[in-house]
Amino acid sequence: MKVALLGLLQSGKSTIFASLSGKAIPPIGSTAIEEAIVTVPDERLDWLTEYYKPKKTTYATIDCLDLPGFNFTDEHGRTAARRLINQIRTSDCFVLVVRAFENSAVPPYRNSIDPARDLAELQTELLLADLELVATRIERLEKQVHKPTKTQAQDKAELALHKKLQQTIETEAPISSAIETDAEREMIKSLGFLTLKPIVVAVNVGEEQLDTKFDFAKRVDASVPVITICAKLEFELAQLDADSRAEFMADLGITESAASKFAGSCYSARRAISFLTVVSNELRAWPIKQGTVALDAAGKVHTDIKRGFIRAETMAFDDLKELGSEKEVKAAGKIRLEGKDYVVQDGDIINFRFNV
Ligand SMILES: Nc1nc2c(ncn2[C@@H]2O[C@H](COP(=O)(O)OP(=O)(O)OP(=O)(O)O)[C@@H](O)[C@H]2O)c(=O)[nH]1
Ligand SMILES: [Mg+2]
Repeated sequence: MKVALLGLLQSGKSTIFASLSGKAIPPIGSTAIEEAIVTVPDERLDWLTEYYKPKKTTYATIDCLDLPGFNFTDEHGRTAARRLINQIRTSDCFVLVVRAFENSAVPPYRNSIDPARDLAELQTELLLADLELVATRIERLEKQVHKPTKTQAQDKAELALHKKLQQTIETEAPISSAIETDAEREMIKSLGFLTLKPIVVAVNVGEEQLDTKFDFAKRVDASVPVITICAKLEFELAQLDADSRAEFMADLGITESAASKFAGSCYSARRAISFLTVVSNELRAWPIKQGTVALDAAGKVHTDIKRGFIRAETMAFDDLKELGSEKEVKAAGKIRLEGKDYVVQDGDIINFRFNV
């Protein structure tokens, strides 16, 4: 999963990026996109590592991009932002970072701190970039549909779809709200529309705002995860060893790490879950889309396993944890032999039986 951190100037993206990845904070004003692999924390893997004592435990990871801040207040900034935006069309998810923290040393964007306004501005700019793309596409297709080519019928369908998308954007709604069928989604997949991507809103708060609730209901629908992170504090926490970190978090009343909030919200926005395997002494989490069937899950692990799929021997992590051992889970009749159409559930521990 590839996730891009986007936001207006100095909203704290790089500080969040550094606390998630353990890297140094890229300098303010940097114009390069930074990239890092972020480990997805998973308490189930922690528990299973104690239980199975495998040689190796492999957590899922997220490929995280830190973008330079956008500045739409002048022409030069808009051009730079547009260029950056075009480089993230292949991301799977956007985390929109908005500033709520007070810091007199950091001048606020448009001279005031207003996370809802900043979120609206970011969304509008993403919509405008999509509108431009739709308009270009319509122009091209309008010329093309008159030609009696092999793709004429398809071009007509695509043109109709783009006109619908154009209308949607003009009402300031994201493209995702206009897509009704898989066929429509397929037709525009390669274009990388920005407002088709799942988003997470990350509010960068000050230490005194950790319990503040932010309501963006006017801007985003209820399915969009909203998380609060105190970037500065998280960066300081990331410098500590695990024990001191846990102690400080408890003192501050922080119950969930930034990495866990970040990964959890990206999974939720993407409707992703994980299943788990223990194969040749390696315990591993595999991210998949909700609704993935056992046969396709097998293919994630290895194409041979998919090809020679016989059964998915499955138990739920929660059952193993509750009952304490595989033996007990088996005695309780909770190890299932699932077929290839079984819809894999979050936390399933699967042993694929296959034959090649
Ligand atoms: N008080 C406070 N300051 C913060 C917080 N997060 C970031 N800052 C400060 O805000 C400034 C900008 O932080 P960065 O993480 O570089 O922000 P950015 O969004 O990456 O900035 P650009 O990439 O230049 O747009 C730095 O001086 C940070 O120390 C926070 O949670 N609290
Ligand atoms: Mg930065």
